[in-house]
Amino acid sequence: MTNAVEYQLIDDVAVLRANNPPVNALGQAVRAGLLAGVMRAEGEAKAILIIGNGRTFFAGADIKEFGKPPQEPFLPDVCTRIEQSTLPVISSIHGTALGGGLEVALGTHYRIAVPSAKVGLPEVHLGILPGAGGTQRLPRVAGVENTMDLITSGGHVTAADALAMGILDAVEDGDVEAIGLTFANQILAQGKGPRPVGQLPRPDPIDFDTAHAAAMKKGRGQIAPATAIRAIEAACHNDLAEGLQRERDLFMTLMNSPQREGMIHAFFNERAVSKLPELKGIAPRDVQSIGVIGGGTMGAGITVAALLAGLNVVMIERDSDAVKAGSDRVSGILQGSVKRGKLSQGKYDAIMVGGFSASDSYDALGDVDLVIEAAFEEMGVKKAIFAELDRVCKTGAVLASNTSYLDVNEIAASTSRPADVIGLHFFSPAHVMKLLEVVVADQTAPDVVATGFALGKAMRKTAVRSGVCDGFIGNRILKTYRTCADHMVLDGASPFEIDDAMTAFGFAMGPYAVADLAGLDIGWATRKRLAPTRDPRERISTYADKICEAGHFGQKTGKGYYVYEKGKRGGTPNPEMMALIEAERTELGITQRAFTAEDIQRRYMCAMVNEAAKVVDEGIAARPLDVDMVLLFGYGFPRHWGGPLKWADLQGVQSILDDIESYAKEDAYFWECSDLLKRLVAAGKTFEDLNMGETV
Ligand code: T1G
Repeated sequence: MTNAVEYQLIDDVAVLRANNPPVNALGQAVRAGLLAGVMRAEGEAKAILIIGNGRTFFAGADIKEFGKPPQEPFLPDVCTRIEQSTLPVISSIHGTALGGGLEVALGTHYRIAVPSAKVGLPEVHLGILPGAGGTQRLPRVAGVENTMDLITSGGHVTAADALAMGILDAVEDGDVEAIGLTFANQILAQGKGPRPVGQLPRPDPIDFDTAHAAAMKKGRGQIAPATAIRAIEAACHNDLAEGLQRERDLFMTLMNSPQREGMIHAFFNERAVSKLPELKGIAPRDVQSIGVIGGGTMGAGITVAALLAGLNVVMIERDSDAVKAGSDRVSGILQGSVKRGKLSQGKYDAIMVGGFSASDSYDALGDVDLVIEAAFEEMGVKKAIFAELDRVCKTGAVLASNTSYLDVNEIAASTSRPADVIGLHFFSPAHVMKLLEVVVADQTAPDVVATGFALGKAMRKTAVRSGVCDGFIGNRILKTYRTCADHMVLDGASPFEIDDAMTAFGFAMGPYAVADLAGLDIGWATRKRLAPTRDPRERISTYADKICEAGHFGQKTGKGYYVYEKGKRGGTPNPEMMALIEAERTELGITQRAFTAEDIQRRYMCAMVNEAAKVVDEGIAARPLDVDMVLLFGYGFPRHWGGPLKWADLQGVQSILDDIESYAKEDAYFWECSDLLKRLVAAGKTFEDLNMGETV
């Protein structure tokens, strides 16, 4: 059994090396090892050096221990014991010093790092705050402003910036242990002793009430950043021990909040969702070059994402004008990145000269390893394109469609190689949005699925497996909760009340503001497409069609649910829309009723959960966590709830079932309850149990 913390005396310096791959998380054994090492060193050394073996310093507390009974020694006590050591203690940092990792470093007396190192206190991304002294010690070395930025943003800062902030004492290139030993021996040679951060003067206070209010507003329901501000405030008004107690109390408040559960669910499943058991041992096909059919918004975004992933791209468009327009879109997006300093001019030139080409001839695709079709959403167009791809592409090339709802099985069946066909559904703008739905058709070969996920990883996407149905996972669920919103509008709520309620719930935008952003003509086309097969029991509204018939498609036409003025952010409610809605209510003889924000949120979420449960029950989504990650990374679902099915577990699935059954008394067709939800309640199980492999 390897030691979680190795101990070696090198001349006068006791070196403690953390040994807990992959990221030296500060689990119980590491904490105990640090304590034991410090005490042993105090008996035989003149200084202590703490480093991490492997790729990084401590990346924080062990998140896998959260929610379990806490085990001694507790991290705050370890940091304080290090600080109280009779010997000078030095941290030498490489990789990342995050959360509890930076707090250990702040517990030591001196900090040095290699230039590539990063430090941060990202606890708010887990729904908590730094709970091992970070809110008390950091402001004593870096001041309140820097501390506020670091903790409320949860961002990572470079070694150079950390040095400038006073967090680090030195930045030195070289082997992390070697620079640490040199620094420790310099400390000894200079006769310097321990330098407890906790004894540095209290930082000067700021207007914490204003900062707290601003953080609550910005949080849209997420409470960790604002709570952390109260902890930092304590550092200005208390000595270290009192401040640490205040920090601990606030930390435990957040640790016991459902938001912590939601955000840790997101943390682990963001990493787990692309690891499919069925792909274990399946090697993806090699992809160095891809073809993209279509240079419109989606085609250009997909091209840029591929180019930035280091792939060569051949873009195909119908004629030379369209080829030019598509190429200009690609260079425009990349030039934007150069202007924002996200891409160097040199890299831009290399991409545009060596990586990107465009043509109006499919023959240019003869050698590519994979093709993504991003053309007009019409089955005839898709089949014509795939027939061409079938003709020109080499054996073994993967043929993918970016369709957002069409039947991938039908597209595959139109080729002689259905096993090589897959859906790769990107979200607009494709070079920005993290979500990628990997749509697996009935005949898609396992190594083609593996190739889809490997491409997603190369493009730094969160790739989620989806089966084939109208709208796959995301758009299918969207249609349901949007319909629920439209029903509430018919019954008396205004679209603007619904948007306000859902932004208060945590969404960046409500459904009607999103519709205006995406373009009302998209929903209109979908309604027209589905009208012939609509079930007569389905309750429909026509106000949205009427506003489209009047030529109003939202932001792109300056009017939709909202009215948009040039140069002004956001829109103001469109009175014409309200007139259309009231006229429709009168026409349908509907007596308007009031909806509270809570009513709206509850119905909206129950509709989302109900459809999501059906998507899981049908196997379109393999696990509830897949649905959660789709909504988080493609539909702006608030991360602090972890996703709709995590939210349902946090509410209690029984209560969701009860509400759906009560809503069904108003509209049995729309609120037909998911059988999976009923089975979960009957078995006393949760969606998380299904994620853990249980069945009902
Ligand atoms: N605890 C447990 N496991 C962790 C972990 C952690 N802190 N960090 C990473 N892992 C796992 C991760 O799940 C994955 O596992 C593997 O390590 C590689 O991670 C008191 C209470 C360090 C920047 O929030 O941001 O300290 O999927 O795929 O892209 O104040 O991991 O392979 O099974 O992400 O190179 C604060 C969280 C904790 C940092 C590396 N710390 N980690 O990124 O690899 S709270 C954090 C990261 C705290 C104290 C409080 C990143 C990374 P698997 P990876 P990466």
